[in-house]
Amino acid sequence: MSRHVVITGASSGIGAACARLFQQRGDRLSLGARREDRLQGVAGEAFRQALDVTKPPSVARFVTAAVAANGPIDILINNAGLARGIEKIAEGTGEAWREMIETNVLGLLEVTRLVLPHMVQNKRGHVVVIGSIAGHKAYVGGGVYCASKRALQPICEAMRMETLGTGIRVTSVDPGLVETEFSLVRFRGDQERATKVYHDTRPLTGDDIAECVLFAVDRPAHVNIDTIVVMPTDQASPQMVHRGGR
Ligand code: NDP
Ligand code: 8X3
Repeated sequence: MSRHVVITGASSGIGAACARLFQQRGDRLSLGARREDRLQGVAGEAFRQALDVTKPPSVARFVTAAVAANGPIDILINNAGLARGIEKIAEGTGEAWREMIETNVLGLLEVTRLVLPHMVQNKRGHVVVIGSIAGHKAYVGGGVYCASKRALQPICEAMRMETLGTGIRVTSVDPGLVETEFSLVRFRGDQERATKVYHDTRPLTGDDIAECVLFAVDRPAHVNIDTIVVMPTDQASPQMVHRGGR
């Protein structure tokens, strides 16, 4: 049966890969991101609208329009997120910290707050959160990004408690290194620096993560996958990556 799948941050990387995979499955898609032009190239038939998760009026417009276009939301993939910079705490800037917290934590909460009551009312729905290995292990220069991803763990736990008995499911998919535009954004457009992150190793792809999301949401209704932590075989911790082949 076709499901209504809402994906935030669908203009590239993991979000776009989820859109492609769910579309192949025949689901109805609502896709949001700030770069509307980039959304146009993702998946075929889909509802698309500009969305900035850090701006509550933009979130409200997006959720209302998505429901009007595709009906009640079955699956919310909270994927929009970013890291900005790799500065140590003593060298960081409030601007970058705020951008990460406002996008990764407050933005996710804003979208979820508008979607969850409908799911509870319909007694069905699946909230998927794209966390990160960074939420499990901190690293030098990643303090605030790691904190923003760690924050998603109690948010998911509380949501499971608060929706207990309603049939709602909450899953966190927490990847290690995935080759997307993530590093280009982190390094503020410095392509050379971004490319080095993935050099001579085999990172995950957005498609690998989309498969994990699909696995979680395709389980029978009585099964809730709590957390999937997925790493490249060549990565043992955020800053321990094997390079150079075997
Ligand atoms: P990309 O940079 O390729 O994609 C990030 C997406 O988030 C884009 O579609 C971007 O769209 C969107 N986005 C960013 N800010 C906002 C905003 N304010 N409002 C709406 N959309 C926004 O990176 P990834 O695909 O890798 O990142 C997706 C998620 O995966 C993030 O939450 C990231 O933290 C997480 N993650 C990534 C890992 C990696 O190694 N790549 C590993 C673990 C987790 P636009 O700019 O058009 O708004
Ligand atoms: C992105 C993974 O290890 O670069 O969330 O922080 S990492």
